[in-house]
Amino acid sequence: MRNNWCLRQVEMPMTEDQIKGVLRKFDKDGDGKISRRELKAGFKSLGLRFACFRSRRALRYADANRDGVISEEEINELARYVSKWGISLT
Ligand SMILES: [Ca+2]
Ligand SMILES: [Ca+2]
Repeated sequence: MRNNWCLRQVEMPMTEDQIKGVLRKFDKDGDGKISRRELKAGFKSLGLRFACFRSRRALRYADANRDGVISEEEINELARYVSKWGISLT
């Protein structure tokens, strides 16, 4: 049995609060809302695969008022959803 994996640095998944901070940076045009385009570009910048698919799923999950963008009130739900992916910063 190989135990090499334990020699590697352990990556801690980001907390919801950390993710929220990351998500806020996705708002490139600074209107305080995250559009699907911004979400997709943001996920890509995190090196996530299936950014297009993920952004669609995440938006559908977090966009409570169905206006197609994630506002400040909805970002908590978005952070909760994204935190389930167990993303860690490298
Ligand atoms: Ca925006
Ligand atoms: Ca919304």
